[in-house]
Amino acid sequence: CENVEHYKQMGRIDPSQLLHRMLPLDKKHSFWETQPVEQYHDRGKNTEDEGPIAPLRSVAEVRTNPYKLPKHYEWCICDLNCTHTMNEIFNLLSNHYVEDFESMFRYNYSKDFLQWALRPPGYFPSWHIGVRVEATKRLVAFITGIPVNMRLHSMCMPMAEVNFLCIHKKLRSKRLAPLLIKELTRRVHLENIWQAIYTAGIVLPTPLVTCQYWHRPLNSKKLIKVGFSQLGLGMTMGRTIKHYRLPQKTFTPGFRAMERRDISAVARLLQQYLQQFVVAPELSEADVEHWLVPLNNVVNTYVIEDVESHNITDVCSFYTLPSTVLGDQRHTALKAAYLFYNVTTKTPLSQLVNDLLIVAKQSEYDVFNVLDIMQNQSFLQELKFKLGDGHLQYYLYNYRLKEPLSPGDLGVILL
Ligand code: MYA
Repeated sequence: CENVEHYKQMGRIDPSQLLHRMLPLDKKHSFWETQPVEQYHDRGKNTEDEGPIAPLRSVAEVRTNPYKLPKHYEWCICDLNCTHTMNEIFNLLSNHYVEDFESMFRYNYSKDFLQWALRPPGYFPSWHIGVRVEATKRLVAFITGIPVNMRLHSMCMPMAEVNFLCIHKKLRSKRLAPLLIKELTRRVHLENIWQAIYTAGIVLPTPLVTCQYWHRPLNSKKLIKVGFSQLGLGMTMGRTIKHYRLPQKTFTPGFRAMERRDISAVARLLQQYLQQFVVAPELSEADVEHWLVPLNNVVNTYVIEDVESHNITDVCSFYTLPSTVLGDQRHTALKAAYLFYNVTTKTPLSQLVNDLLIVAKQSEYDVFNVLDIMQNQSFLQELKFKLGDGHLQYYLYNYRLKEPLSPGDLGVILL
């Protein structure tokens, strides 16, 4: 409750002021200061127009040869259809990708998940970039982009969604990241695409919005044992387990897993629903088929089918992203569900999400995570989510929005 109160108070502050207060204004960014992104000192000035930051260029002006890597390293395109390459990517990420601040947990994306995340309709294999040691061919760094049609206010534009930037721990702090980013940017430009969207846990010039994760314990005992959660003040383990207990069965009549025959109905609902957000993807039927048709241990989507008319009235979904518990012998994996896209036209959102909690609990997930974007703030307290300590910033590359945004203005989820 304290968390929620604190959060509500934060919500009352003008988001531009809140973000401005959090910016490390005196920090030097020798790379990011050279890039077409909003700089810290521009924030809140409102002197510039909304739109692209860099002057318009043509594909013919884009350099045709890759950036030069340090001696002994070479670029490669990672073929996600190749089992051997998938193993290499999986090994790099599972050992070197994002950890929490105290290095207790590390994301452990499955191979199926990575193939899903990186091969949406129209993907460019050349945007799956690796760096190898020339002599041994060992994969030591990775960055990816996927194409997306993004709407910002009423402007729709093709963009790259950038993700999975990772450098082997032994090669950190050698300024390799800016090279990876510039090489990806070059390849995106070659496709006549000039904007990108990305998220990061760290603060760089300059967040579009800062969001927070909220966590709903499903397996409190395990979460407390591995140090993900602590027992609340005056709580015993027994009382905690009881507090988070969920019903055995979902509540909403007509709740069932999405099937391929639902694609058109789900696409129509989602396209309509996402209109209300300032930043949201424009999803085609092919996109909805790719992103929402259930895939075992990757994405779960449910629809509400009206019992009389058989119309689909609501949609809800989550994706699966386990984390490795570092330095724990008994529990090596934390199975986490992350709330994905939802649409409500008839069922209250809190009831839909509660049904998701129930199915996730039945499938032995340990925790259910949500970001405070879209309309998610509306159910956090009622469904017993707890405020996490990590922040996630959303960024745009080569695009400036005039007005500051709040998490609730975002209708896009990056994996
Ligand atoms: S977010 C996930 C990022 N990955 C991890 O956190 C995994 C664990 N960490 C690592 O592998 C490394 O620490 C990384 C940095 C690779 C993150 N986004 O090489 P360096 C800047 C952007 O010496 P290293 C995700 O995947 C840093 O501020 N920049 O550093 C989205 C500094 O620049 P400056 C970052 O620690 C990625 C410079 O790099 C990030 O060895 C979106 C230092 O380089 C970060 N997360 O490696 C990428 N972390 O001096 C941008 C550090 O200026 C896409 N830095 O402060 C932009 C759009 C591109 C396409 C455009 C198309 C039009």
